[in-house]
Formats: sequence, C-alpha cells, structure tokens
Amino acid sequence: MGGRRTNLGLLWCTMLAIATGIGAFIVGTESGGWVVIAHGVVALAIVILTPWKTVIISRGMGRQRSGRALSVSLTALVAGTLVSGIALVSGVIDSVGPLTTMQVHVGLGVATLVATLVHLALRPTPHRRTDLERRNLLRSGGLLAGAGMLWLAIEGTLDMASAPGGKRRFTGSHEISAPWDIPATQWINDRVQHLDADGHVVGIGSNAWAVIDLDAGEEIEATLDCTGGWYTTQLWSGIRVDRTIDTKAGRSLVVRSTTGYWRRFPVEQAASLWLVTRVAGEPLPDGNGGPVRLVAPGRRGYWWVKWVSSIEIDDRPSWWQPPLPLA
Ligand SMILES: Nc1nc2c(c(=O)[nH]1)N[C@H]1C(S)=C(S)[C@@H](COP(=O)(O)O)O[C@H]1N2
Ligand SMILES: [Mo]
Repeated sequence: MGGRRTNLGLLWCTMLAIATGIGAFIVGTESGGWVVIAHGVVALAIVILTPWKTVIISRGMGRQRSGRALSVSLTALVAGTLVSGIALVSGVIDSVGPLTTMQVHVGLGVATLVATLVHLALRPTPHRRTDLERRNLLRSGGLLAGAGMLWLAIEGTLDMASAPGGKRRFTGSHEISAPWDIPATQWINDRVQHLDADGHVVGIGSNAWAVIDLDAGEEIEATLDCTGGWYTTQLWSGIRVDRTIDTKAGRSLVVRSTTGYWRRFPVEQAASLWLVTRVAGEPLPDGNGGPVRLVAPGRRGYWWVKWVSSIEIDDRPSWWQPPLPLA
C-alpha cells in the first residue's frame, strides 16, 4: 500500500476513533451499542495499518526531517491509547497508579487528537480526487472488513475463555454485582458529601421535601453504567419524580446537587426518573449520593445526580446544557 494512502487511512481511522469514543460515553440504550462496536473496529483498523506505517516512519527517520519528535510522540500516543483500550476490554487492569485505566485511555486519546492536528498542520496529507475512486473505496471496505473480523475473533476468544472481558455490557462496561461494592464515583472534581438525612430537604418547585417523604417505597430495578467502565444493576427505592412536580409547569427540569453539579431532562421524562433514598433496601451510603440521588434508567451514570438539593422546572429546552458535565 502506498504511503499516502496509509497516512490517509490512519487519519480517517483516528478521527473516527475519536468521534466514536465520545459517542461511547453518551450511549445509554442498547440501540446505540453499535457506536461502541465501531470504536473497537476502527481501533483494530489502526492496528492493521501499523506495519505499513512502520515502513513510512523508518523511511522518514532516514531523511532527518523536522518534526521528528512529534512523529515519535504521536506514534507513542497512538500505541498507548491502543494498549490502554485493550486493557479496558480485557478488564484485567483497573488502574495505573492514581489513575483509572479509563482516565489513562481518555487522556491519551485527547493527546492523540492534539498531536494529530499539529502533525497535519506541519505535514498536510491533501486528499486527491482519485481518493474516491472505486478501488480505493474497495480498499477502505477491505480494511474495515478485516478489522471487523479481528473484532469478532477477539470478542469470541474473550467469551470462550470466560475472561472478565467476555461479559461486558453493550457499552463495554464490566459488571459489579454487590451493592456494597459500588464505587463512589465523581465525574471530575466533586467531593463526597456527608449530609444529615434528618435535616436534609429537597426543594422541588415551591415545596420542600423531607427525606422520609421521598422514602416512599417505589421500587425500580435499573442499571448504573459509569463511563469509567463498570455497571451495576440494583433495586433502588424512593419516589417517581412526576409525583413530586407539576409536569405542566415548563419544558424541562433541572436536577441539582448540593455540590452544584446538575443535569437537565425533558419534563415528559419525569415519569421515568426516580429520586431514591435506598439501594437494595438499605439507606444510600454517602458515597453513592445519600440521603437522596437521582436514578435515570437508560442513561449513563453522569445523569444520576447524587446528593440532590433541588429540582426546578423552566421553559428552556432540555438540550440547553453541555452534552457532558463540566465539573
Ligand atoms: N453530584 C454529583 N453527582 C454525580 C456525580 C458527581 O460527580 N457529582 N458523578 C456522576 C457519575 S459520573 C456517576 S457514574 C455516578 C456514580 O454513582 P456512584 O458514586 O454511586 O457509583 O454518579 C453521578 N452523579
Ligand atoms: Mo461516571
């Protein structure tokens, strides 16, 4: 394969890997599971292109061009991102020093994006009209088909070997089964709150709800699936949100935490959100949002606001928020 074609293939795969990687954080329902699969397949396409790229790199090294340090770092970043991705899939390595494997993977992925953009600015690989010719499209299709087959082989092997990575959810997350094993996970920099269950009130519209009133025994089995790479299915109990608010008072509702963390939901979904005070029959531990947290079935963990302080309804559209939390 020609050098230019390999470079273009790598560029496209890197861009697709970044787009599907962001997508994999947003996916909450099974119908979006293809995004996570696509992320794996484009990653494997990068692996397949490696031998050709190695040839290009070794030629470049001989020529002593500028930007060599950048090329070397870019190669190292891509390799690190791939290796940490494989570690996530296999489920054998949870953390690297103080960082979780997912933090390492995302950090390296973002660094790869930055390095790719700089690399492109220094050594542009312009597209040509012939890139869209039939045989090049066939080559791309062949590459993706090969990557797809590799993906199937890896998943099949993990499954047969009953490796931890064999029973991942469609999001790629690994299971945690016991309620007491659920980690206390913050999105970025929140601190675990230690609230007094007897004194805590949740302001909902113009009403103040005491925790014992929210502890109404309405049960919901739902799966908390953190983008950190784990999930847990539990029986939560509390009260359905539509019983606490006037669903005609606006278009969307904002669930806010005592920490300032918040997420906005369409008001029509109030009947599929719960304010819960218990998990598996026991009061929620502080780390898991006690005395009251949100349960948002079908949405990833970052929607499950912990230490809820208020729910407000207004007329803004529900998409009026950063797609992922900023704190
Ligand atoms: N107030 C607040 N709520 C939060 C978060 C946070 O950082 N602050 N993190 C969210 C994320 S990313 C996840 S995965 C779940 C984790 O819930 P857990 O700590 O019970 O595992 O809480 C969500 N609720
Ligand atoms: Mo999370």
